[in-house]
Amino acid sequence: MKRAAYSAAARQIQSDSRDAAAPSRWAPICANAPELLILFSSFRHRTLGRGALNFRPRPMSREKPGHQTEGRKNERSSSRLSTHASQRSARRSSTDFRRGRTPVHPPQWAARRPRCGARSGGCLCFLHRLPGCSLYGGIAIRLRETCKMPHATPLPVSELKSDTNPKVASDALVLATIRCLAADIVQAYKGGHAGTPMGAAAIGVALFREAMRFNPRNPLWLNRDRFVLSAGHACLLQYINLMLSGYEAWTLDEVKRYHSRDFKTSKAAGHPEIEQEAGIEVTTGPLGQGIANSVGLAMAAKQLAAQYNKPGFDIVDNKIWCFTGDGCLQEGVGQEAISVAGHFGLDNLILVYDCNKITVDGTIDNCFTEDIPLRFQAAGWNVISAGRPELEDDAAKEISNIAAALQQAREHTGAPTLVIVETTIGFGSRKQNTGPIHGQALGDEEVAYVKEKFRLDPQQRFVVPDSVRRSYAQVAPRGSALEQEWDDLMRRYTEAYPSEAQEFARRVSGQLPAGWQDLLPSRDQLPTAPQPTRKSSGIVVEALASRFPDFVAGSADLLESTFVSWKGMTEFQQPSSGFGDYAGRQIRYGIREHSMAAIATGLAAYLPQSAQGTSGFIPIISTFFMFTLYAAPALRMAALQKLRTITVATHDSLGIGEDGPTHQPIALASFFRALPGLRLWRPADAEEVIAAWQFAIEGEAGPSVLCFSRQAVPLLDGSDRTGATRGGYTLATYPADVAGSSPKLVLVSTGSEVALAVAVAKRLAGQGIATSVVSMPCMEIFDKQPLEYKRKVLPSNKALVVAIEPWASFGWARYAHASVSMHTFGHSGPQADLFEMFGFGEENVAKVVGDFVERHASELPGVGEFEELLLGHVAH
Ligand SMILES: Cc1ncc(C[n+]2csc(CCOP(=O)(O)OP(=O)(O)O)c2C)c(N)n1
Ligand SMILES: [Mg+2]
Repeated sequence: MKRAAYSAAARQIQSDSRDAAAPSRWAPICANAPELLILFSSFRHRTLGRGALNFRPRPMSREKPGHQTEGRKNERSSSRLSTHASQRSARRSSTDFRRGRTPVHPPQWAARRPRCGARSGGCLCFLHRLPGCSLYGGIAIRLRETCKMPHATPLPVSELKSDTNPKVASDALVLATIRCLAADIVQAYKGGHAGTPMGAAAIGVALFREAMRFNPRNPLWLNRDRFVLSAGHACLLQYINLMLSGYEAWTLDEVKRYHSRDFKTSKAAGHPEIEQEAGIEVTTGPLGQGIANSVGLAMAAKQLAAQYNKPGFDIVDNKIWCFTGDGCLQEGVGQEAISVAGHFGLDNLILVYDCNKITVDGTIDNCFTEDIPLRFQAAGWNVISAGRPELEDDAAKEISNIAAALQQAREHTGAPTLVIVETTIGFGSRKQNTGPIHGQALGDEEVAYVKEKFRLDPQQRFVVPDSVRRSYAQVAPRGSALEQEWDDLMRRYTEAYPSEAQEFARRVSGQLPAGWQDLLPSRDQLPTAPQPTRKSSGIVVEALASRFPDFVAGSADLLESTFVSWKGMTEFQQPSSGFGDYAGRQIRYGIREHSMAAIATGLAAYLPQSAQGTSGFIPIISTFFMFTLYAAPALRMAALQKLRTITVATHDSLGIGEDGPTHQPIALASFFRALPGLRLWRPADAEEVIAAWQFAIEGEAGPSVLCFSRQAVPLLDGSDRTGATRGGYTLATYPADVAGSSPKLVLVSTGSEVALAVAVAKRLAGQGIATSVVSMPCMEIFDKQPLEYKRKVLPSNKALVVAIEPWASFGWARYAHASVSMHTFGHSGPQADLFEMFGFGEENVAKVVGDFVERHASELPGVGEFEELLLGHVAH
């Protein structure tokens, strides 16, 4: 019967679709079939012009939960079909939307292309913001029964609602508790972010209580779903849900330490900081990066699944859930990552968009008006709308609507899924839907108002009723059961595939593959002819990455230049693409440096770190050194998290030549050297390249940036990998007979300029200045050497020390009395000529250093007298 009504309505609408007056005739049809939601778009660019059928804007309900009257419910359903024929009403609708009060479509989100059975099945359906609601040529229609689009079909309420058991809180109380607890904590310490936990409370419940598979009793269970809070400021939502889910680490007292004076050993940081044993997978805070981290986690899971799963043995089949706000979607890194995930078809990735259309400065309508669903669709994503569930005025339905969308997302294959949930930031407060509610305490009076509104006692703070905890009671047993099932699967897998299981276990343990060191060439196996250090690096990549699945390499479109490829490699790609498969370990990141580095962080975070800080994924990324500037925010986050990623940064100086100053780094190394926990290496030759790689792979945990030359450098007499792994060492002394006694001058240098330092030292020695050459490929490691060693290498109280490096001098005052360095941008030209032009010719360096030695023949310079010897050098 209904089906007939639907079909009649759909036929009518289709036949009327060019008739501007037609929509007024549709209301009666719709009234006869209330489930058939027909909307008429009022937007100018739609085929039919302005609208007839539309939602009537409705202010947010101020009613207490459970207090909705029958009359009110009826009013709501009829309002959905009420007719607004005039242009004025259309405009009002869109204004009302800006105030966040209505479910009316903002013009910028009018869908522009069909997504489902629009052309075939008679269902005029595009994805749109309402569950299963779509626009077609100005008509929006929801027709569940014939539509093939993934609609968020609400789960039966009984599955979620617990009203039948008086010991278990109603969902209204669960949401009220989360909202008021967030408001209380932020108010108590007058700082933090309560607005988003309040607005997205139902998303949190739907994720943690309903959708995600994890085991609070063993947070490190390998096949757990991963959750990344890209909108890190909303961490109270995560902390509260971890607590309710039963994580041992998250007591109420622990959650209350958020923003408190009791912070030193607190887990409740102002933004989540990696603590996987407490349910925090990665550190977030800089908006947008979390999306890229979750893409990395999803790629890691896909790759492991492709490498180790066998028919009937899906030992890796978890999902990666990422929570994003408006901000992460505005960030470039977010969009880069979205594009990557869509290209690779990462269907184990689900991005949940808390669409409250508010950021710190208020409405996003003044700066962010693009069509989000369309943008994701264009990138190859599946998009599901959970609508604005809070309009249900029924907490259980609010949660179940979202949970249903999440479930559909979980089931979708072939593409990552975006779930859009419209929310109101600060829900329940009179300050809701404003900028200030994002990051300011509500004020005592307002907190009391919110509690009264949700029928909680305004006199009590930090209340978490046992009944609310009980509503999460099934989470831990469910997680334990899932883990047990998986353990059983692993047992059977180990019997059936012992060698795969063994390797899988090794990778999970974080142990490096046995014998990897032996595959590195010894000094006498290295090429003796001069070659670029980037090419020497390629020898290491070839030796290791070609053999061990731990290595996952990639480039931001400069693979030919960065030598992170190997013979016979397979690309990480969707198998259907024809370019590779998911077991492939060469990642085409495209020209997306920022997300490349953040994705690498996600890859590194997927498997547990061993006590030595090694893990079963060793992500190698690469680009020109200059463009690591684009990746710097993510490398910084990797350093903060002590996650091991290796960045191959080639073309590291003026030596890049004709590409010019745009490509010639000057100041970048100063930033990386100043960054705690990141090691910047600049090896002088092939021998030191080996040392850099060794340290990057098994040295202290954290990221390394390996800077390599484009131009050829000789294998230097005296270069030594053992010395290099101390960060700096004496490579040679001229004349040779002063070795052991104190030279007059020490030239300390890095990378391709160590060869220059050797040449200059020989010249100066010829002029009677006994000179030793120190290669310092990694300052950060040299700093950690014992004082005695440092004094021996750099006897700066007995000899003059001059640094030679074609980067800014910043930082060298720590090791030297003077420097031969860059103080301007570079220039476009042949590389050898450029070094001459900027004063790095052998003759000029010998002269300026010789003059410096002469000027200080009787006295060493003191602190604060550091000199840049090329300052004033006429470059051009
Ligand atoms: C890269 C970056 N820029 C700026 C900020 C500061 N900041 C924190 S939250 C925020 C607004 C985020 O808005 P949205 O994602 O919509 O979150 P909501 O306010 O809705 O919770 C800003 C600008 C940041 N954390 N990261
Ligand atoms: Mg927002």
